[in-house]
Amino acid sequence: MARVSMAKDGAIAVLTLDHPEKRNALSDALISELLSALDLVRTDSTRVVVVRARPEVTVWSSGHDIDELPSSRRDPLGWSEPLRALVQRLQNFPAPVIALLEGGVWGGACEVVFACDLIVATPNVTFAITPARLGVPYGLFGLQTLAGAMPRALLKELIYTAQPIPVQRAWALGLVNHVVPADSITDFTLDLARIIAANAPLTIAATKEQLGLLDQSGGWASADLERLQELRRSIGESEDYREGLAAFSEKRRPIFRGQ
Ligand code: LCV
Repeated sequence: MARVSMAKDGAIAVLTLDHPEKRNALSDALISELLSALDLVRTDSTRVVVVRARPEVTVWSSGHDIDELPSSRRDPLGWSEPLRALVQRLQNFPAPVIALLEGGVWGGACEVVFACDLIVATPNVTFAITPARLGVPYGLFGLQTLAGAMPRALLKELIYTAQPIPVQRAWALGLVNHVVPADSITDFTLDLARIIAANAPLTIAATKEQLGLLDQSGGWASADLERLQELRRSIGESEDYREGLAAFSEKRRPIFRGQ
């Protein structure tokens, strides 16, 4: 079953997340289709990509497919997991990618959205970053994407509380480019894409690549990286991690003991 659909409107490619039954959870299958679609539209004729969900959904994406998280004994959000590839593919895509958002954006889906170049959202959009609700050890690469997109105080609040914030707050802080009513968001976003598509693509591609480099210009000691990797592995093996997954599947609140 197709979980992503694709349409081309001149120089604009529109990729639609299309698995509402599971609230567009970022399963391996959905990510793999999204990666293939990005590869297919990566041609000289594509000047802008729009990534959206079906119109008028209440959840844009529910984040990682929790059913696919490993039950224990390894880093669940390790370097090799598919979301890492998706975020990199969006960041390295040579043309701008616009996230057209409706509804809730949860967990790993926030990384996908903030890896995009521009964000246009309806007033009902919310963002929640949830590893502390599931007991998941979040990775440095994911944090880097999020930290590049928002003020540190907001990022800490989002992760520590795991509560959704309304798009209006994100817009006021400059995380979101435009908030547009649902009945006009498609036309608005396509108009924005056409303006970009009419401009010089080489200038835009070089600007995107250079801004990406500036975002990565932190110098980290490898010892610190290794220590953090070890710390995350130990969280992946903790009782709290197992409790977070069990609570989700049993539809109850988790009880975390810090072990
Ligand atoms: C698998 C799902 C999911 C789902 N996975 O509909 O960033 S981290 O570290 O947190 C990372 C590990 C991560 O991204 O984790 C995922 C974070 N996401 C969440 O915590 C959101 C989990 N989902 C929800 O709270 C609700 O589903 C929302 C509020 C998004 C939507 O609620 P709604 O009432 O509209 P249901 O809960 O009834 O969901 C419909 C079906 O989709 C499954 C869910 O289990 C249900 O399946 P069944 O119909 O078989 O019961 N589903 C939803 N999200 N992330 N499965």
